[in-house]
Amino acid sequence: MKMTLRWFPYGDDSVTLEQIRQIPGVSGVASCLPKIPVGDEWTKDAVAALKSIVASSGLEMEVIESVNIHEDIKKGLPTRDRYIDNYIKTIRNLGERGVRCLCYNFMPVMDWARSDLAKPLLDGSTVMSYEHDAVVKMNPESIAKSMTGKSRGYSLPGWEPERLSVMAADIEFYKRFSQERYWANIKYFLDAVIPAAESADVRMAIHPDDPPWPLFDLPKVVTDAASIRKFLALNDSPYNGLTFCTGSLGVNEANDLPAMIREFGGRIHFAHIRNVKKLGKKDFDECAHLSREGSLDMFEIVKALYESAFDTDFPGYVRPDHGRMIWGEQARPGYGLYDRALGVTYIEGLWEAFEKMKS
Ligand SMILES: [Mn+2]
Repeated sequence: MKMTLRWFPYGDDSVTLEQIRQIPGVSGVASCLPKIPVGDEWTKDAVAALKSIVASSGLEMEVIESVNIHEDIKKGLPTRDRYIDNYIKTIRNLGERGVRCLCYNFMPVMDWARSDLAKPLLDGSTVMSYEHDAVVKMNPESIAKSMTGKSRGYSLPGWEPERLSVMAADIEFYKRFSQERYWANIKYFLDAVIPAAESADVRMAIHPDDPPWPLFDLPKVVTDAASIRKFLALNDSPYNGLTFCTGSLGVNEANDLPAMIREFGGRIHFAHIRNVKKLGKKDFDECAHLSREGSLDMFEIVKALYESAFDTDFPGYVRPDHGRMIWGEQARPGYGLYDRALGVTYIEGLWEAFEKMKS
């Protein structure tokens, strides 16, 4: 297992690489280049510049999160081949600079959604929260407005301005779209990029849909064990793998996370480990990482990762996910330093216990 932390470069993050380096157990960052327009190639120079910034702080850059997929690929438009070509070039450029794992998602239009990015808890901390009825009552523009308005000035990955301007039209477009056609477009993408990922030695790791249920009648991809099975069968290569996000998958009550980890272990290349507190069938708060703070059994989840093929022939990258905002920190929602650092230490503690119990 290799512990990382998500980090946004070029002044778009309140957390510094120097701070990350001081968290015990963290070997690298999962970073990105969000200023490059979606669909463009990440050039060798751009990747090299990012890598040298990360490396100069003594950290590794073996994980990229995310290289977003152009909407024309998801829609299956004739223009998709040009964007897929750029994606392949990006994969090669990342591989040449030592990137081993690429996290991405295939969600149409919206990347993720919350009804509140800073819900106060009784202890004075704030968390991101999702209330289904509140979200469906809004339209995409008002969700976007409420989310970007509370982002403390930081860019929200997946809510880039160029996406927002076409969101309503895209939602209309997908209303005429069958779920099967969407899956065919995923397969077309995978069959084109996976051979490039194999030769560049970069494992592709799709992130589950967040939340894992339909919103605004948009197609859904990775939400449960059945859809993961279907996704992995589209292309059998081990380079076609998963980012196992416990928070995203964990709010779907039907998902038995330890059982899913045991089933898909060898295809899980990256794990986002966070807890959620379920407040209703489709309502939840994000919460501190400890099992007792939320609804997920983090001991069983980390144990399943430890016991699965997760890190046998691959490093098995891990990161804590969205934490609370605590101790007065002002940071990008979900990506403060303090609570994620506590999450790292907790996950490392569980991992050490499993290692020592085995020997
Ligand atoms: Mn995640």
